[in-house]
Amino acid sequence: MATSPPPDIVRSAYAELIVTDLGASKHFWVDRLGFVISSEDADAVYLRGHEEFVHHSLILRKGAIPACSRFAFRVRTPEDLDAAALYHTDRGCEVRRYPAGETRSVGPTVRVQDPFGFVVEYFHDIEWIGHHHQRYDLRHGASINRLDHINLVTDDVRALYEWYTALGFGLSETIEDDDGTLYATWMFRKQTVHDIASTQGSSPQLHHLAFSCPESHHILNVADTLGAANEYHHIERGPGRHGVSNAFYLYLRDPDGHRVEIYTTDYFTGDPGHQTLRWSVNDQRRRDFWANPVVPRWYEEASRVLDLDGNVQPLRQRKSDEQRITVGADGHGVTR
Ligand code: XXG
Ligand code: FE2
Repeated sequence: MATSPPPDIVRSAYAELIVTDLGASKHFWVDRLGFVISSEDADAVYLRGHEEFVHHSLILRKGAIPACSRFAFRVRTPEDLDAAALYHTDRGCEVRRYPAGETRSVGPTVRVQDPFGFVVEYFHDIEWIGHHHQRYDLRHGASINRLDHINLVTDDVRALYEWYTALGFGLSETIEDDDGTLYATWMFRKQTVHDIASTQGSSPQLHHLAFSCPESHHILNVADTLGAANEYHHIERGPGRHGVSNAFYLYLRDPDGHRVEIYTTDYFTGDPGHQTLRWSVNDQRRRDFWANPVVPRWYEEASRVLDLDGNVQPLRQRKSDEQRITVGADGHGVTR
């Protein structure tokens, strides 16, 4: 059994989405949502929120097929990169190392393909951009502040939970049933509800990226603006209050169908001994605290992911048919 210790992960830090039309994507992410452009070229746009003092939390790269090519964790020290490489090699994962600059404005990286099919990038150094949080003159849309979390679709929620807790993540909340089946989990390294979450489904897929904004009225402003501009087709679910996490939320689909959640005001999980909050899959408030129904496509659709060579990963079908569960159930069992 492999005994190498995990790297010290600070937080989820960025992700790269493949988009088919950079102009349309910039309109959505920058004009409507309020991201800041750090840099751009013919192939990619590097975005950040107002409270991100480093170069980017989102890379939009032009490509033929919409997908997520990777997501990244920041590690505490340069030595943690070696730890990340050894940890994954010891556990049978393919590992590749890249020099500084392979990812723009980022130092050396370690890229791995995890057992679930996700490409994860580890890095320590990233270009410091500077304080930007008080540029109220530039804030608009949802006044995006930071990447909050990354939600993955997996056909084995328990195995993914065990993998991430072994990597040192805390478990903040779950959705489960009386038999101990896990339907979804929320796990953290930074001191909030999550950096990584999982949703049950055909995998590997990216369910959504979530970015935090200061207050719920910023979320309402995006919904109002999309309505006023006749761009309401981007709105998928919400606005609402989550049961899990207690955050105020809105899910949108970008021009390529990538799902983004605008998320605000969850709670602190940093006390030692913080206890997991376990929701019954039959509790109608778990996904929306006001028990508003979840649209089926929120459960059914997600972004494909690429492998280390940039190929679209095949899908493994989900193991259990959640649609047969009629009450609650992650999926679709909203009864009112
Ligand atoms: O961030 C989240 C979510 O994973 O997107 C979903 C917090 C809560 C929920 S849920 O729909 O379960 O309330
Ligand atoms: Fe989320």
